[in-house]
Amino acid sequence: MNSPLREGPLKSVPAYVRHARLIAWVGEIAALTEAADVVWCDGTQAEYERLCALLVSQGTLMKLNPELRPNSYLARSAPSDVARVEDRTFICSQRKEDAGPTNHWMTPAEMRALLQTGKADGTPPLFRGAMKGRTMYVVPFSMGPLGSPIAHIGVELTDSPYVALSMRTMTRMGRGALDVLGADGDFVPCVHTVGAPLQPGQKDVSWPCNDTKYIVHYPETREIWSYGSGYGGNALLGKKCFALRIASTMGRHAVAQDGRGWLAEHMLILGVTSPEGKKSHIAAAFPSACGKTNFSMLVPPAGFNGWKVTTIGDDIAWIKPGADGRLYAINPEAGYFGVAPGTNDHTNPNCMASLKRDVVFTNVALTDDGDVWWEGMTDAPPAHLIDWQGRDWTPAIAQLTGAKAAHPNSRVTVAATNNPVLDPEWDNPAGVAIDAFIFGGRRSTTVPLVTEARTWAEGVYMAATMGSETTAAAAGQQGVVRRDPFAMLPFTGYNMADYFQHWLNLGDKLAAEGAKLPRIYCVNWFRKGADGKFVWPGYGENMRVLEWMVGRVEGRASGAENVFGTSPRYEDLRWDGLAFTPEQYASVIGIDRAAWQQELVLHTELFKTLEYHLPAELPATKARIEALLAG
Ligand code: SAT
Ligand code: MN
Repeated sequence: MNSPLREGPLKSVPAYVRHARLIAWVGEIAALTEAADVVWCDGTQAEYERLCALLVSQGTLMKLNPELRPNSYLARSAPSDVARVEDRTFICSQRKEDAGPTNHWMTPAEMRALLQTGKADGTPPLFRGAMKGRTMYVVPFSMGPLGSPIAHIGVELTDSPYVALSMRTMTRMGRGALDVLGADGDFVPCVHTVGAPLQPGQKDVSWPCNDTKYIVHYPETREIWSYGSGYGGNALLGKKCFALRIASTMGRHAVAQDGRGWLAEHMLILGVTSPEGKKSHIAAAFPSACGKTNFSMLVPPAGFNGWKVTTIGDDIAWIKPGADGRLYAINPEAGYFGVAPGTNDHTNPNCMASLKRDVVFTNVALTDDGDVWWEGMTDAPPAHLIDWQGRDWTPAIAQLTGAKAAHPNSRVTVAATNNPVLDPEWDNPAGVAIDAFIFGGRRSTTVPLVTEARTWAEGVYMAATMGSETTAAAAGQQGVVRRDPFAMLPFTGYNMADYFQHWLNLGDKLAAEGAKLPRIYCVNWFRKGADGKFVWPGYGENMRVLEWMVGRVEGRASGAENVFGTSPRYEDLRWDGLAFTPEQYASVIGIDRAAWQQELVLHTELFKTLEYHLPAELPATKARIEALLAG
């Protein structure tokens, strides 16, 4: 097809692209960024292999030993570009109160001047010429099974072939997404540049990026603009930017259309099947790097013969009420971007099996025989490694300098289809009906192993007041407790108080329709003893808690009431195959009155920051808990 639209930077538009608005937008961005050329990604295996070869020739990827790790690669990022940058992440709604106090905010006009159009004082926009000397990849993708009524389409324009490659693993990327889009479908435009233009003749580096970074969302116009980073959630814009920040606002706005709306959540989804063959589906929210991937691939321990856990998703869930009033969830992603350190045959054997081949590893260590290693992969480290920054590493050097062989936020990128326990329903466009929600933080004290909320509203209260010790997934200090409501603090694209209201409203609405709502559980695997060690063994042993929840949902399992809800007594859990004493159990399930009085003060502080639009139900619930605690 020859038209003026397909000249200049658009001469390469494939004939199968029929979407005039998309083509025009690609032309606009190519012109703004002065990209050297434009490549439309089709999502084929041949294209994947071409991108790998290109990245190897540029030094971004290193091919691993094909005998040990077939079809797999290692990438090393710039040492400054290793995690999400929350302080550079912006929600640019028209009104500040719609972004709320937990998000960084700027007006859309101000941000557009900075990024796209230039400032009144003549400062040029950051994106002008940002892709000079680089190829701009057009990456169409579907978040969710192609054509699913819960799925949505995005198109990412990126000057990083590493990002284009990763998007093929992490999403349904390529021609299939364009077919769904047709000639006039809606898509979320995502613009990404590493912010490292090349002058003629300038030699490239293996991981181009910029010290200046902007991760920008315009919730009202549903656009994403990302500048300066090539790493993870900063750059793979389908993930946190679209599937959480933009999608959470889409789900809320949908209330105006259907009276219910939907939810975009930082949740894994798993199936759990009993020996009798009864299957339940559970969605669980934990902050980044708190074991969602491990939990979603859990191997039931000895003593749980016949139980099976299968993975639908490991990080994000899109959840929509169905005609029957039940909540149906899909995993919008198609791959895992999981934390490497700590992953081993004990903590996550199914993940280790997924990583046997076809993996892109980022910022892990390289072994002398061309394979990968990270802290915690084996009990004893190899005698010599090349660390994530390309330097020699030995256990002696580590002892002297504390240098980690793999970066604490080093990652694997692998297709869901590599997972040996992938749930047969994982690609079902209708999703799976959720029976229970779990909310968990990383807390060394105070929060008990598991509690079932009495009501939806009390469950929302528990989730809203969740705290967690920070991890390496975000740049900044690690190990400090911060409130992380619903594990969504860095990912809610609108005012957190309105988000709580959206959850409450949805529960009320479905209950009024007579629907059976999922139960809500609050868990904490991370309580520590006086020796500073975790008391609860975690990992596969979490199956014991899972069995109790499933039993509760089915009305079989019993527990004891406490001020927050219902928790299992020692005798309510099955202990076959695990030596865990009632005393140990008491130390993970116990409620320390004084610690909780302190904790509730922190809840008050949180509610104070979220005062504007805070649902009255939350402080009312708090008052009820306070009274019970005092009683
Ligand atoms: O956002 S990332 O995809 O980089 C990882 C995470 O924080 O879960
Ligand atoms: Mn995550």
